[in-house]
Amino acid sequence: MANKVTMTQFLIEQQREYPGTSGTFTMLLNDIVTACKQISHKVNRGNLIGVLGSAESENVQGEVQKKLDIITHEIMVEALDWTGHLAGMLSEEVDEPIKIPPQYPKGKYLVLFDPLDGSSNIDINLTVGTIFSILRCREGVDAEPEDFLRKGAEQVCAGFVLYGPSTMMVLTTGHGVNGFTLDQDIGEFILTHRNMTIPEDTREFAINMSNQRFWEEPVRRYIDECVQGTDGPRGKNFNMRWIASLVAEVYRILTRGGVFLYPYDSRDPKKPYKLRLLYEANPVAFIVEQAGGACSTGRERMLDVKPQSLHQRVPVILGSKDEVERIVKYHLEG
Ligand code: AFP
Repeated sequence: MANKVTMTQFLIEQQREYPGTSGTFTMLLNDIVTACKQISHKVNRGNLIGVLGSAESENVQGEVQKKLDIITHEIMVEALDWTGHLAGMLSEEVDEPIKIPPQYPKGKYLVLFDPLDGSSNIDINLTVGTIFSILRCREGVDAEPEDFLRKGAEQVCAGFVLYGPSTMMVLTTGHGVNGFTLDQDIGEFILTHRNMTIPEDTREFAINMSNQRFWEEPVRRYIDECVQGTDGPRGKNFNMRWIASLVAEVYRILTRGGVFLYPYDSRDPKKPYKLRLLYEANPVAFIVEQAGGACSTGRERMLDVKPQSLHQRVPVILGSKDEVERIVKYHLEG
């Protein structure tokens, strides 16, 4: 590819558009990129380096951890805690916020992350990812739990990395969405997908159909109408996908449109929702909106949800704008 734009060049050029900025944010993103390259390497080597399989422990969510859940969490923390750019971190894998060790300076940002999203896919050699969200924080302090409890609309940056046939990073800083592909030969992410945009309309949905009997009426109605195809009120046939990895579903939607739902379900009254607000739903909502799509709980714009707790779960409906608006309408009518 002629005139390759590396991620570093892209970030520095973006930074020049805001004279007077210190470059801290660019350095922080570079630190995250470094961590994700290491994760990509581990995921790619798989059983050659013995990283697959269960760790035989549980995380804060009560979910069985894979070895790679723990390894990727540690890679993120070790790449970021010493840099001086952060006041704290929040990871899916630990209960409390991660403090910056006392020997290091504290910075003005917070990073919230799911180090290995879709980890049930790892042992079957399917796509997994890392999701992250960046918030501003009071400078020079040890972040308290309340510092993380901020609406998604306050994010300064969100991104995810997809460890698939290619390793890709998708990023927004609130000025559109860009995609970068890791060139393994030179170890650099190269800008390959400029200004990613989600088509407004779609004929493809993604939902875990095995939960159908536990859904609320508005979701049943929407999916039922899709499944009826040309015989139903939509008058067109739909296709279905389910990859069981949020990053892979969102990447597909960014590329060719579609809608993804992980709605409320009544399987387990103690766990009515699956996805986590602060480091899953919010970052993907920011990306999806910046690409012209929409993301909602069904009753509220995701980025407006006021978080109540660090590992809070929410219903998620995202993708092509027209479809998300239709599903929200069904919820409001119901
Ligand atoms: P894991 O990271 O525990 O595999 O969960 C993945 C996930 O949070 C999200 O990435 C998927 O969209 C969803 O769960 C898959 O859920 P099902 O287990 O219902 O297929």
